[in-house]
Amino acid sequence: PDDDTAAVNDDASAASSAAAVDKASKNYNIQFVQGVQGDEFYISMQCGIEEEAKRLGVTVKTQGPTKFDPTLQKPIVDSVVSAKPDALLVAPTDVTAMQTSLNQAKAAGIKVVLVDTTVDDPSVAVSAIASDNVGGGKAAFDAIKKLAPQGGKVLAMSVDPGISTTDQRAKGFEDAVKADSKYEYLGVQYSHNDPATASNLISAALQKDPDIVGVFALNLFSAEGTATGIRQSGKTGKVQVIGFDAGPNQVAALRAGTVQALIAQQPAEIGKFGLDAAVAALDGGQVTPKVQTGFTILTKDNIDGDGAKAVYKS
Ligand code: T6T
Repeated sequence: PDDDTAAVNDDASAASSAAAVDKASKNYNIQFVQGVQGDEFYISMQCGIEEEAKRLGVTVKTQGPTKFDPTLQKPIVDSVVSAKPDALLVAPTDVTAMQTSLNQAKAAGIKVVLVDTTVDDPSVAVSAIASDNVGGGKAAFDAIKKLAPQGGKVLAMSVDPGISTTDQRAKGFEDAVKADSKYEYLGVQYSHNDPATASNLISAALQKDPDIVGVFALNLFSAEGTATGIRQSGKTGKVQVIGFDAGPNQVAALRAGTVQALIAQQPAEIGKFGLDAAVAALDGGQVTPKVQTGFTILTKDNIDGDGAKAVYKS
């Protein structure tokens, strides 16, 4: 791959062996609990799961909390566990707060598969499928370096502390920034997955530090709000914005020039490999405990070509 479409997949063999599952031995009852409803990343994941469910001949039901919030997700998981499905695919919204519910799922004999996010003790799951989130954070800094080679102040706009994916993205970004003396890391801010909050936080950050050269927005909703805040501050094009994820809004922002690059994950593959792992575990087959999926860097230059395939479904 060339520089702009660097698909990163450190564990390609694991990914392909995870996919090598045939028809299930019976029509298993499987539940998928998203991190939050209405998020194109999880919608695309659901599509990947449903397509694979048809191929394998199993039934999957999907639900999710109305906010990315463990106090709302925990009761959903607890009620799923009490209904005793054969397997549970879940994107836990907090590394600590969701642990007990998943321990209970395992204790009830339910095969747990972590999709996207993880928990403090992932041994509760038969498999964990996720992007290379640390690598994605590093890739975001590489993109800022290309767009603002002179160096300067950079900031990260996250969701909430305690989410494995965004914490790992922030870590990958922070370590890369700190290793380059031309750049100054202004730290991470938390938008609670609310675009309006992200927008306000960015506007305030730009008031305080008008010379910020780049912002890394760590998921769909932080990127949406970051783009708005930068536009409203009259800084479009002056501050480079790298967003994680590629929903329709983010692609529109890329085309409009309020965002300069997007790091597109592969949510449908995460879902597909997650279902394969669940069925393999149920049928006594070989289960790959950890699968890392790739990502694609989207810019204005590739979004109408190959990059278009990486855009999430809404
Ligand atoms: O970035 C994804 C997901 O990987 C993360 O765990 C939470 O936010 C998203 O769903 C995007 O909104």
